[in-house]
Amino acid sequence: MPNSKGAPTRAANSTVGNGGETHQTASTPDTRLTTNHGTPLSDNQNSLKAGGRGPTLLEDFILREKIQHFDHERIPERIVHARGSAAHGVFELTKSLSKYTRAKVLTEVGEQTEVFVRFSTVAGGAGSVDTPRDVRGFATKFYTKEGNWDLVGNNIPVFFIQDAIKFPDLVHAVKMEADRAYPQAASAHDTFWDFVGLMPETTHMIMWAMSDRTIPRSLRMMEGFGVNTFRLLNDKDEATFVKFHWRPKLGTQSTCWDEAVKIAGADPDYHRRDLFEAIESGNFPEWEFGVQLLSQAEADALPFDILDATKVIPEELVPIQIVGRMVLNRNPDNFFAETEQAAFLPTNMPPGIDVSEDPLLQGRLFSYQDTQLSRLGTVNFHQIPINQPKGCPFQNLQRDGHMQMLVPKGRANYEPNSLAEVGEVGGPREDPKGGFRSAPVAFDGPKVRLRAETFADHYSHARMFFHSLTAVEQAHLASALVFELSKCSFEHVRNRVMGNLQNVDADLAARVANGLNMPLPPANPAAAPPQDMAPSPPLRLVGKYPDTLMGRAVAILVTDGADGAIVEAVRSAVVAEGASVKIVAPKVGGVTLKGGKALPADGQLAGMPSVLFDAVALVVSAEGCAQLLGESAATDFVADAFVHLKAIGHTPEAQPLLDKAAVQPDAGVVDLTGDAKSFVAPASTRQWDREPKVRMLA
Ligand code: HDD
Repeated sequence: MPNSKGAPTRAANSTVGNGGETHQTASTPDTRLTTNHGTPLSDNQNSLKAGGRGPTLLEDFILREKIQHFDHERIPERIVHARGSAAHGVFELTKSLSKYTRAKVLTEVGEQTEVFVRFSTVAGGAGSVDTPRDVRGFATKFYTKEGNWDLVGNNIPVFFIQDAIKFPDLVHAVKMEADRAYPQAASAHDTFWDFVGLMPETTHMIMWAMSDRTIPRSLRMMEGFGVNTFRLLNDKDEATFVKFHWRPKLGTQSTCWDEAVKIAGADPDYHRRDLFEAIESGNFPEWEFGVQLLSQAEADALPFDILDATKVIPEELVPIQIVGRMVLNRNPDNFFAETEQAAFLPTNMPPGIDVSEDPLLQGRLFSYQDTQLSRLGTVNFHQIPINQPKGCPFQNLQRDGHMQMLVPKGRANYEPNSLAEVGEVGGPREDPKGGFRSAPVAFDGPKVRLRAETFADHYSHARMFFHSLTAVEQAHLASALVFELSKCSFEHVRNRVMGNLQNVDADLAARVANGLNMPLPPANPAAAPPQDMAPSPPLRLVGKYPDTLMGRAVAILVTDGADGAIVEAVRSAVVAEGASVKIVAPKVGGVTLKGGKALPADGQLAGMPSVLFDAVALVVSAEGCAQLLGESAATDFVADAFVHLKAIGHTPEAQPLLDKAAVQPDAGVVDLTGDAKSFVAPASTRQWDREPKVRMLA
């Protein structure tokens, strides 16, 4: 019926909207839109109304279903590690550990096991940026033939606290402050450092958290660690302690702090995009998988407790054996269905892998299973495709519950039963030989709430870590502490942290005090006096892996009139080393090169700042350069590349821009007119020698 304002302008059953929009229609059952219950839709543009301009009818079940589903699209984000990016891949065992374990995933050399890996930041919400200073989660789900194995680790081998009972306090302290709900994704605030100062056991982890490890360049360039000590169990149930390690084939690389901050604005999805694009382009990230193995006697001989997750086992004491490799080769098809719904559980272990008594791990054994109930809403979350075992069947007598997807047959929902004797389905049974068995560890003693004496030393490992770093990394660490403590408003909070630092290294504490321009407080009382341990060079980043351009990104900034031969020479030189190249131009339509050829651009200057690249080349004409001098994005592009210690290749015509950006000549500033290959070596690393010229470090 037409209403008082006039007749509807279109027929109620038309699939064309009023505004002249074009809509694609379907006529076959396999391509047409339906409701959730299969009713085909004739119109997805208009709700059902009482007349063309009248109110929408409650009768419109199609509208209601669509809106209701939308209203409930979100599920609670993870309480920690909410922001994450993931990929599918394969794990391949290269060396058998059959002497130590009966887990097939670690004994069958050459066996390919499907994996799903989710990387994450810890503190920020699901929509937060990718590059805050934060620990990164590195969680791997191996779909083994004997059930899922979830190695839920981080990119740092130790943890803040020793006992799971402190985890809620730690997380409350680091997350947004309770009354003001800021800062998001940042540890640089009072409540975090208040907790840290009062909990000396956090000191070792704080050294790592303030190191360049927490501002990684790429998820593909991070080491990973299982953190907790686990056990391997062989056929005879003999136990060996094990620590798990991931080593990136691309080596490690970090950003500068100032760079990380600017990336957060330039591309909040920097890491997510980097991982996705690398896999999409066939540059599959790869890691070596390593183990540190030690017997009970070897563990007992160490001067620290391997059940204490705030301690690292230096490689010099127990070498890392490489036993496998992992390649990530497929992006998720759907972020929500896979990355968001993935439930990692430290309790997921195949027979032959077992936990230790690490009190942090013991608490984790409850928490992850439990949290899925509020996140995924049902005890049947293991039936969601990403969480289902893929390498083997899963079957038991657990039944029903919300969102039960399985349709078990027969009457046998209890065990023992004798139904098979009368020809009915009897159901699955336990397997004493092949099934999961716990390490037969003997315990005796009274129930107590205490921290073992062997957990009392909170400083020796922090000291060892600091002394293992290069001078560059030490300066970054000290500067990060200054930055974070400068963001705290309470003087007593800063003082208490500095008192802890005094126990780590007097020079470090003095540098931080100097950076804050505060008097250095005395050392806080230590539960156990710190010991000097031998430095462990593999704990450092700088110089640990060979310099490389593999997997890195290079920007070539071009203008009209640029020399196309130089552009191509730079491009082929860096691509030959495994880097990708993006052409950046003042306008996204590209430039006209000297000689008249058009060069399309991958991005416009303002949207592709140099912080998004590992090295930059400025291939500009004299006129083009003159125009860039009036564009602050161009000056920032060059100045940032310089202060972020990146190689800058340039044509001589770029000199005025280099001057305006205050670029001083050094080994990383390369004239490209000779051999463009001379750009490769400086582009494969950061120019650490330049740093004192561009920033005051603590
Ligand atoms: Fe945890 C998530 C790593 C201690 C409780 N944790 C979570 C994730 C990673 C870690 C990588 C994200 C997994 C994913 O991508 O979905 N957590 C660690 C490491 C720890 C650690 C390396 C120290 C060795 N965690 C820890 C403790 C507790 C938790 C002590 C609680 C007692 N962690 C959780 C959680 C989360 C979680 C609340 C949030 C979402 C989830 O589990 O599934 O249960």
